[in-house]
Amino acid sequence: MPRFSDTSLQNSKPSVDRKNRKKNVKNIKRTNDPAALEMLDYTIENNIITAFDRWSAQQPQCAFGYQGICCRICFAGPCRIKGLEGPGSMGICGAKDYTIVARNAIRMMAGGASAHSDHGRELVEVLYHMSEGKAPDYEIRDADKLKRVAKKIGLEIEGKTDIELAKEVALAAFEDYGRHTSEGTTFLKANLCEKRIKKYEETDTMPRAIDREVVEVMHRTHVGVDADPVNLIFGGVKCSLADLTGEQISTDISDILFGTPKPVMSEANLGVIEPDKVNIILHGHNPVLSQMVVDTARELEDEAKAAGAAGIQLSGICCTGNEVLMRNGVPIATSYMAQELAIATGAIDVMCVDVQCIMPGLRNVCECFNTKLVTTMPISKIPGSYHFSFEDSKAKQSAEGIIRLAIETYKARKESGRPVQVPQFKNKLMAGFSFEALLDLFAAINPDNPIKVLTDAIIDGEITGVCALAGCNNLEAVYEKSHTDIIKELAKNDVFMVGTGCVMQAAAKQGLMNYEAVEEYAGPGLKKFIDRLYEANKDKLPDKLPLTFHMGSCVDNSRIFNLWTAMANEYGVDVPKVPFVATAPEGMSEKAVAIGTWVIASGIPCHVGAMPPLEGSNLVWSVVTCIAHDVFGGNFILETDPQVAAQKLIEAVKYRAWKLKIHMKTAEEYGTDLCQAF
Ligand code: NFS
Ligand code: SF4
Repeated sequence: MPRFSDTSLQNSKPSVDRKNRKKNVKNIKRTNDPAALEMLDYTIENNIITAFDRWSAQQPQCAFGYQGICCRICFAGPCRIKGLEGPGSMGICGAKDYTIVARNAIRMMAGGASAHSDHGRELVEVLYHMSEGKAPDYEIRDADKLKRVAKKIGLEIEGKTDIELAKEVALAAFEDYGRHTSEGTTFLKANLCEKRIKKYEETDTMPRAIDREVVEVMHRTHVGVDADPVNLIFGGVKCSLADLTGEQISTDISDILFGTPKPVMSEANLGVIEPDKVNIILHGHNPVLSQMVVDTARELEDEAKAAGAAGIQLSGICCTGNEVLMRNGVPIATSYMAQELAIATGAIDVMCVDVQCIMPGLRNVCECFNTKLVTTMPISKIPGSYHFSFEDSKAKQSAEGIIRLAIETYKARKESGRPVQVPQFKNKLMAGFSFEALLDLFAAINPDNPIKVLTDAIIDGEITGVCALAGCNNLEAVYEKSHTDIIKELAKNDVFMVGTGCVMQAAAKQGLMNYEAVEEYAGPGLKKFIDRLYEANKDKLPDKLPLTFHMGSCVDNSRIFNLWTAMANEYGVDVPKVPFVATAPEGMSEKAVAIGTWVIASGIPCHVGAMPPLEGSNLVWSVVTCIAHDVFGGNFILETDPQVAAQKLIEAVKYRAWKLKIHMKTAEEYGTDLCQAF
């Protein structure tokens, strides 16, 4: 039966009322990951405090903060919205619930945009320094990508050396951080479809420069500036599109410097830790150091062996882990929420961190086990840890220092004879699906127009549509259970899944990123599609294709943005017409708020499974769940129950596919152009 409306929009309230979302503080076995469960038992027995215990200690969490109606923007406050009427319904300055909720939300977007974009800036600096001969340990590993990026952003490539071009690309990227004119950021505009450019210009949401939009959000949310919630949210949208610019820069330049990912096999979960090897975990986000450690570890393997180890075992956590998995097949140890549990195995010699999503709580656990916690970035230090200041002029030297420290620690660990507790759970995975790698798979079927393989599969009804899986872990939900529940439900309904970030680490750890998962969970159409892709690419693939396609770290959501833009261009429509949805089942960070916002501003419905602090204002709630849809074509679906969420996502993607098919059929029948007004 055809559907006539998108039901995900009709009921924008979550299926479970907040008052009934009581949290069971006694049940801290809040995960369906068997390795994390085993470690949780072990940490409880041994009195090691982790995020799971601290979560319990924090209950019940403050309801004002939870709903976003606590304001600490000036120190006349903190102010809380205490009721619907009277003086207590406003802050001291007269700010209403909607102003406070909107201000808090867009400050989160500015935080996220800063994190992603500063990560991008580090990469631009490395590229620039390399082009000046000041970062001798780096090189251009993908010259083709360099040329593609240069061309896309409008640079003349003829007659220039790679180094000259690298410098020009770096300068163009720098300009996106600090341009003083208002034509829009280059790296964003070069990747948008025409209709989205027009939309952002019309709604005054085209970012001028990354730093400027972040500053503007901080300014307009200062006490006594912007009080209009809609105006505030549009400012947040502009800032989140600056975030997307920073993500696109990060991805493009990482690929130029370190190579564009291709399909690669690996493994995930704590079982990848090998107690007889020197174990180094790479944790954080920025590949400038982690990639250097990966390259250097190969060279120092003999030193590790001379110290009595069977070799060096690297593994990753969070997005730096995703970066080195995608490019080098480095296995995944675990995801954000279980980072301390990895240390509690007692088998980690060095935990090497850079920036973002690194729990300060790591320090205490490291102390229990004699694991060396190594910080590497000047802006990200933890009291009591080792600091190897990372500079791109002597990157290799830093990497060597870190690895040698790990070898020393390994020797001490073996001499101490301390027992280790490594859960024997791990799963096989295939990752490495950059946008280019996906197109490459499609090109084996349709070399002239690769993306048509995907767009046709939707029109022919082989697959229902595409869903992007993204985001973090949040103990608001059972750790990783929402991820796995939603993935299984979407698979059953023939939805093709791509993804990034910690959700993909959950998929990998729990066996949902290999062909066995296709056999077990994929609906007949999705299985046929994945098999068809494999058949056409058999000769060049290391194994059969997986159920979920890992596109990288969270900045690599830009790859997903490139994917839906290519689909929109192929269909000849704007992005809101493309059968594409997104979900962050356990969103947590400010970065996730920024990403979610540009996803809906792109015209994509985006589910979030952990409640963001928006419930305190019905007005803001309706703007992000409904009005955003009228303006941008995308909206948030805020729903904590994974089964209900999966159904809403399926409805939304089916509705889009159905509508597109009807219009395409009609246009074909009457020999007209596709109507754009649907
Ligand atoms: Ni994304 Fe990746 Fe994970 Fe969340 Fe943190 S690591 S950048 S923010 S927790 S997915
Ligand atoms: Fe209170 Fe207004 Fe200050 Fe916020 S800005 S803390 S609502 S007085």
